[in-house]
Amino acid sequence: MTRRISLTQYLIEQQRQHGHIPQELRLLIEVVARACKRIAISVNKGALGDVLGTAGSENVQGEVQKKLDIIANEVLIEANEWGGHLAAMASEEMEGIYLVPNRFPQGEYLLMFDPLDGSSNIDVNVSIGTIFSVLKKPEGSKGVSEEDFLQPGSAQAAAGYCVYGPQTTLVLTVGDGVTMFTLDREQGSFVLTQENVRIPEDTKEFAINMSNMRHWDAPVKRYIDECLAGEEGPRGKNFNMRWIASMVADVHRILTRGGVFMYPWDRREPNKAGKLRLMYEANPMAFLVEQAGGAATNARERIMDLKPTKLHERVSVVLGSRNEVERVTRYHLEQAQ
Ligand code: AHM
Ligand code: MG
Repeated sequence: MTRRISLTQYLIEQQRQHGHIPQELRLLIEVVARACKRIAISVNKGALGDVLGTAGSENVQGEVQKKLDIIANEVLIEANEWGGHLAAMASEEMEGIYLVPNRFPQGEYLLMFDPLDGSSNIDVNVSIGTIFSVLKKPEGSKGVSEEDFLQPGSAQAAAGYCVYGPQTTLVLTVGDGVTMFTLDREQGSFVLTQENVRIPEDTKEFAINMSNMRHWDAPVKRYIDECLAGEEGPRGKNFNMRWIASMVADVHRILTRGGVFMYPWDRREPNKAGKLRLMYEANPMAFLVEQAGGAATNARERIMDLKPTKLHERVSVVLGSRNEVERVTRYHLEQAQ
C-alpha cells in the first residue's frame, strides 16, 4: 500500500528537509486548513444546516452577503486569532483590517482571505472555495496598519485555496511548487494527493464570462474571436469553453489540465480596473499559477509586481497556460502602442 501523507506530516517533513517553512508559518497553514474543514462541513450541510440564502447585509463592496460568506469569515477569524502566529487579518467581507486582540500573543504574519469565493454558486450546489494569501509584517513597523498589507504579490510567504466540490481539495504553495491535498472525511485530515503540479504551456480551453462580450476591450475581443474561429481561423485549432463563475473552481481546472482564465476590465464600470480583488483573489491565484509554471497578468503587467494602493483594490485578471497568457498580454500591449 502506498504511504498516506497528511498535511501535517508533509509540512513537518518539508521543514526538516528544506527548512523553508518556519514553525509559525506551518502552524498558520494548519490552522487555515482546519478552518477550511469546518467550512466544508457547513457547505455540505446546505439546506439541512440552515446555511443557504442571503444574510440581509452587504459587504464593503456593496455586494449582498450570503449566510455562508459570514459563517466562513467567522470560522477563519476564530480559528486564527488565538494561535500566536498572526498580527492581523483582512477579508473580502470586512471593511478594515482585523487586529489580533491584545489578550492573545502576537505573531509576525498577515493573513488575507476571500472566505467563500463564488458566492453566486452557493445556493445552486456548484463548487465554491476559500482563497488565502500570507504576508509577513514589514520589519520594524510598530503595531499593524492597513499600510502593512499593501505589499506586492511577489512578497507572499504562502498562498492557497480550498475548493468545496465533489471532493474538498486544498491547494498550497510556499514558493517551492504547488501541492494538492484531498480531505479524507472518515479520517478528518487532508491527505497529500499531488505534488509538483504543472500547468501545460499550451491549451485549447478558455474561461471567460461571454455574456460581457459587448463590453470588452478590443484586444480581449480579438483573442476570443480567434479562439472561436477554430481550425479555419488564425489559431488553426478548435477551442473549448468553460465558465464556472467560481474563480477557485476555474483555477482548479486550469491547475489540473491547463487553460486560460480571464476576468478583464470592461466598459460596464470603466472606473473599476476589473471585478476581482487584487490582494485576496488575484495575488494568491497568481502565486499558485506561476509556481505551477503558468503566468498571470492584468493584461499588461505581471500581477505579482503590482503595488497595491488599497486593501480592496480590484484588478483585471488573465492567468493560466503561459503561451496563451502571453498572447493575450501581447495583444493589449500592441494596442497601447
Ligand atoms: P465573489 O468573491 O463575490 O464570489 O466574486 C468573485 C467571483 C469569481 O469567483 C468568479 O470568477 C466571478 O466572480 C464570476 O463573476 P460573474 O458572475 O460576473 O461571471
Ligand atoms: Mg471572491
